[in-house]
Amino acid sequence: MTTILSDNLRKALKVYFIMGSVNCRNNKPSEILKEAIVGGITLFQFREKGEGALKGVEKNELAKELQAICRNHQIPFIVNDDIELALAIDADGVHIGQEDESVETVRKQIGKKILGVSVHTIEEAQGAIRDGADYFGIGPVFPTTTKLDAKASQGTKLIEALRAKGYTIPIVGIGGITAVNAPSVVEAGADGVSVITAISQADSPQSAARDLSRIK
Ligand code: IFP
Ligand code: MG
Repeated sequence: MTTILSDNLRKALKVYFIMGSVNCRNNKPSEILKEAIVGGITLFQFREKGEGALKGVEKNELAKELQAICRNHQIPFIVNDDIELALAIDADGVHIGQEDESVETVRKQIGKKILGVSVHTIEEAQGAIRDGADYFGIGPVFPTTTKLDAKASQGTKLIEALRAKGYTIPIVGIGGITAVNAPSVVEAGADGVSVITAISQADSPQSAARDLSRIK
């Protein structure tokens, strides 16, 4: 693990790519990740979830393979939900939702690793900051086909509200984001955008990542 400071984290959130084997249409997550890195992604989250997701040893092996690719290119590697896996492979951080283990508990488990938390309200945001979150994932900003959560799209209003209240914590918008609508998310106050489909399902993951990385 490499420790990352708040300002570096802010920069790393600029183009945050999330993927698991389920999201890849060619079934070659490592190829898609490599292309995305060449295209300019700045952070990666391994999210092995949904129908057909790998489990156990296979999940662990894929995580290690993708982590090695990230390491070779100095891209921090975040694990979604699975604290045990993150600790076992010494990932750079974890991302959790409100339905997962509490922020406080996870912070104790992972020490200085990066801790990302999905928040949907000001109250959740306040609690997550108090309990040790390093960054927020806020969404779905736009309608999404990946079932990141069950909620209807929220636009950028929570991002704007948090910035208006003076919160400086790094924030990434997520949900239905493309190179076309990404600027509005950054204009609302996000430090970056997070995508799954826009890159993993693109005809060229490399061009898709490049288009996103050109935003501001
Ligand atoms: N946000 C994020 C992130 N990741 C998730 N897995 C999620 C919401 C549900 F982009 F990292 F902030
Ligand atoms: Mg979760």
